[in-house]
Amino acid sequence: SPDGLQREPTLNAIDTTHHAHAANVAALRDEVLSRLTYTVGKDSATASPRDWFVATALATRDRVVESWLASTKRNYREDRRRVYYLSLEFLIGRLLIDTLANLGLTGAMRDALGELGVDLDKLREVEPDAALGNGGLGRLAACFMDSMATLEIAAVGYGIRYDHGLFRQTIKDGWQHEYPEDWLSFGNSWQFPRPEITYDVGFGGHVESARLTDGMLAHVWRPGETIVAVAYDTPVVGWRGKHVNTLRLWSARALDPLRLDAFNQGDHVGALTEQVRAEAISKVLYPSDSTPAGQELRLRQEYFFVSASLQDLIRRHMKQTGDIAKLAGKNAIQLNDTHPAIGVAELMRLLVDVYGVDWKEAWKITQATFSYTNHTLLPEALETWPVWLMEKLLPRHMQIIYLINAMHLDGLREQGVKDAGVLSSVSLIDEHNGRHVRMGHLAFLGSHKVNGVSALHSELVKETVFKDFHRLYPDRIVNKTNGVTFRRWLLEANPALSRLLAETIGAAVFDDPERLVDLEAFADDPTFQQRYAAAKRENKERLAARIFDSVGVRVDPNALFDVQIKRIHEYKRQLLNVLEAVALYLDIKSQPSRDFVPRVKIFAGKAAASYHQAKLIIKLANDVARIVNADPETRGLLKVVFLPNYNVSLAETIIPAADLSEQISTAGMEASGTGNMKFALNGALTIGTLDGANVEIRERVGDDNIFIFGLTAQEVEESRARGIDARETIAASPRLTETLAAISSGLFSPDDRHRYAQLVDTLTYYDHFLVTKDFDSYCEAQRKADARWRDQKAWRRSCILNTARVAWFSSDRTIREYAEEIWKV
Ligand code: T68
Repeated sequence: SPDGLQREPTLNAIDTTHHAHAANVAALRDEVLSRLTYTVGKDSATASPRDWFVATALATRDRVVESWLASTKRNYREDRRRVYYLSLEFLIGRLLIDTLANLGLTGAMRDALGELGVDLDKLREVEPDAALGNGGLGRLAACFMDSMATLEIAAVGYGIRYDHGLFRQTIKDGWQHEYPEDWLSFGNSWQFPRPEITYDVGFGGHVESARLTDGMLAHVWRPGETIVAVAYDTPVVGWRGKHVNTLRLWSARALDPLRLDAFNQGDHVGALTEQVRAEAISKVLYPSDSTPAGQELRLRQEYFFVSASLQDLIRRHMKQTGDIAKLAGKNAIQLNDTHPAIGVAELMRLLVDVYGVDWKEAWKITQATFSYTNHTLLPEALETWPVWLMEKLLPRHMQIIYLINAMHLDGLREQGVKDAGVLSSVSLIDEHNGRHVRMGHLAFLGSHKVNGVSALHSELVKETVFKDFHRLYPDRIVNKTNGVTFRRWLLEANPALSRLLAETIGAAVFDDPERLVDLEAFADDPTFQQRYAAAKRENKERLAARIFDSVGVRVDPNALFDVQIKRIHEYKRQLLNVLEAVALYLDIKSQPSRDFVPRVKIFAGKAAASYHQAKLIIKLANDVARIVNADPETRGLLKVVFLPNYNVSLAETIIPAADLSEQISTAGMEASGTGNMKFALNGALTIGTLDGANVEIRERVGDDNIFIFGLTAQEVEESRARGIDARETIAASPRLTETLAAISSGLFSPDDRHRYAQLVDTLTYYDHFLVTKDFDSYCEAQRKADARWRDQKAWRRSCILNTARVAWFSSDRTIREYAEEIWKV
């Protein structure tokens, strides 16, 4: 707490003592009013909800600043090793409640606003959702920022301040449409623009080489184009406001805002072309979940933010130590996937060309500074850049990459590695179809540690993408199973459950999630079970209202809420879930007297704009929803809902209301998943495959409290090796045959009976994601879930045990592991 006192075990105590509360309310009320008057320039009579939001956010931000400045000072004074988290994505979401909760001021601010006749929960909805990321990778970066601040690690997150985040999704006639997102249109109350903190970032041009007096070659890159990176800082507050870190996002500007000569000659558009070209770099986030964008602009984005960040951190380091040789000792840089991997070549360039460090020494420093997190095994998702493009945009970096590669391959040959296959597989250059630089290889070689994001994934990293590297460098790959911040995903998203936890096992659980185990003692306690169910019920009613507002469908909070929310991707197998919905629908219609468990199947997620198959799956889910929801023969036993525009805020409403969490990817394909952890924490039972972190969730919650089905990663590999023609599998399953026939017949697409012919054909002849192979066991697992649901006592017990046993998935634990084993801070 801000005053450092021990707290009573009630939720209010997570906030403040009563005495501090009253004082805080009065002070906050004055601070909000002052901001409304002097910054927004309105009075309370004319202020709109947005005006109130801005005043409230600024008053809240004011409370952060002192601690922020103190944290920065302490970092300098204690000369701490700093951590830099380089990520092209930070999927932050809204910050008002998050900041208030971390400061322990939610209740005080609610009361302060109440005195002004303003409802905090309404203001919460006014804040735009900062969507500077695609999915799990970007959200992980945001959870990590929260945990690094909480653990008082001196850390800076570096990324791009996109003018437009992930596109806004609408559903029209069941089809996804994309619109630009505009989170900055009314300003950004959390950020501090730093127009004085700028760096030049070069592109193109040529390299000049000169022989020095000692015979060595010196290289100078003369870029053909220079873009300016301008810093924007957002403070990131840790739990209880003790430590505040910085998220520094770069915005691109032209060196000269306009060419006055051209403008004066009447070329008003041409005078601005340089500015437009420069600003394009930070204009929009690539919606390229999992697959690389393969565009020049993407590479420009990557180099732009990496170069600015490295220049910035070296400047800070030199100011503090004056000694470039100490760089690795004082700084750790984490690469969030390969998107910032060009940093390896950029740091080498800065050390060798700019600071005159000898190559070998520079390479040592680079490897000791960097570490790299891999988030995917999908071969098509591994980033490579054509050599011609690198030579054009980053000629000096291409030379450096060649040199790193030559030394690396020579070193291996000296060690006796002769196999041409091995040498070609570990080369930084892929010679297969057009020469490409392999960014994963560059990240691997330039790092002292490489990590996967779940136990299974890290093993597969060793066996697949980095198999040969792993044999050569057996200590480099480690595992760091993902985690999520319980502040946002429990305390803020689920006040009803949080209150119950505080009252039952003590509010200290929010300081130490390991205390969640104390809940086990209550798993069978009827009173506690009832209160736990009441909290869930409250959340389900809220979601039901939201569903009605959003898509006009009435759902019954008594039904089982079965939820799959994540990016739409074939490997995540939303299609498997839709097929099960169809099978269930056909069953309900054909067995009018059987008592089915009433279910609401809830979907949400975005498909990359160019991913046609994923967009077709969205259309199918919506087509099925339309037919099922309108059919009186379903007797209200099944509803299907697709909620548009999935984002962090929507997740915060859906997850606490879920009963069943769908984590059904083809085994071996989902690196970790993090939604799975959020659901389990909030007391939803998982139905899932043995994939990613599901494996570790099962180990902790126990076999009886999770519904596992389907092929294992190993079986998937074997099954694919035998062939992915699914005709026999389908023929062997009457349910599946009937389900596919219904879809093929146009039952759900009467306006276009052939709409799904190709989809069904793909499943039949080319079922790469093994939807058909896992269908029967998935249905069986669903019926097991039904059976458990019918026994509400048993169901609740399982839910409680899920909440009680997932403390390990706190991102605080994950960050502690990074800090100790990788960053050494
Ligand atoms: C996700 N990856 C993994 N990628 O799919 C998920 N990719 O299993 C894991 O839990 C999560 O990372 C965190 O480790 C992504 O989200 C992307 O979003 C992405 C974006 C651009 C290019 C490639």
